[in-house]
Amino acid sequence: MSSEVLALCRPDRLDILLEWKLYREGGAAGDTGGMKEATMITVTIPVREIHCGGCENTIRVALSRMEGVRGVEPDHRTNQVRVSYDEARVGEVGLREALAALGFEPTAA
Ligand SMILES: [Cu+2]
Repeated sequence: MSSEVLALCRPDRLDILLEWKLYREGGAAGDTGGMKEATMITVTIPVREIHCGGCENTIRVALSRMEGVRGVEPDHRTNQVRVSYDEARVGEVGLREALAALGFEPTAA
């Protein structure tokens, strides 16, 4: 049990996300170069488990680095991550993929 907890809290998850993000950017749709008007959306994504405040911090730091993400509020008490983002730059699918890459598997839509 304790080893599972340690696995959930590994800070090197951040590196996994950064590699994942580079991969995604390589295949991303071309940016028009212009300033798109930001359309801010806030979603609450439930995940299987956020173990502790350290996990919250990992999620907060990692998702905050994603383009278009403006606000990240993970809560280990409710196992939910509230994210505010610009839908012209990132989508809920991408956010869910990022959480999964970090080891926080999203649950039901
Ligand atoms: Cu933790």
